[in-house]
Amino acid sequence: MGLISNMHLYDSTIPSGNAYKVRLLLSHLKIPYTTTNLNILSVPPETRSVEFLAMNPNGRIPTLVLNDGTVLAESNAILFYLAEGTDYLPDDKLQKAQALQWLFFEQYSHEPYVAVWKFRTYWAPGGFDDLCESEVKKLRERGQEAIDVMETHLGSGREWFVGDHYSIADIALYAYTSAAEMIGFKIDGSVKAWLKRVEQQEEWIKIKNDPTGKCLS
Ligand SMILES: N[C@@H](CCC(=O)N[C@@H](CS)C(=O)NCC(=O)O)C(=O)O
Repeated sequence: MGLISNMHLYDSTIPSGNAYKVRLLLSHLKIPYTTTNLNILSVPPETRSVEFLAMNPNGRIPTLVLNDGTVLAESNAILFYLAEGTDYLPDDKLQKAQALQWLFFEQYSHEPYVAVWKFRTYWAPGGFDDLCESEVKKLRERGQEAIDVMETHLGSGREWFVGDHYSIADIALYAYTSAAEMIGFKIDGSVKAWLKRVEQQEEWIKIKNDPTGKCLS
């Protein structure tokens, strides 16, 4: 029998919502893994070292090395891979596509605004200083719009984003939405109740603490 090593997750020292998604699902699935935390605030970031770029040419965490050494990048692709065949991804063809719909929504309409707002609020040197007023306004408006889309979806009597089960669609959206109120976005009742439901799931874990002490999550 060949030696099977644990999966290895490249994460960051500061709390990353994208890495948190992966850690949360690994926790739900009770999959053991090892971690390397990279400093993404150094200049250049440790994600841009020759060694790391050889593994993930896009130079970003999360990056997961699977048991056989295969490297998988992009948080939502990692969620999709890990969830296949488990309760966290529906078998039904349409519901699987609906899960993908929310994963793509998160990456195109939510994360580029809410996650970027969080990063600039706590960690980016200079914060928002290099953006003009209209760019800051756009970040804010688009982030709020994405959260409002979530409120509309859940507000029509749904408990979860896809079907009637907690899935990777919820995990992907939870990561940054859970920090959104803290950074000034408005969270209405249905999203608030959904955040609480996620937090009641078995093996739910908190996002890691911020070693810089700037982010209070
Ligand atoms: N679309 C990617 C985004 C990953 C991403 O932006 N990662 C950030 C941390 S949250 C990073 O690695 N930044 C370091 C850098 O860009 O060098 C995903 O979902 O995994």
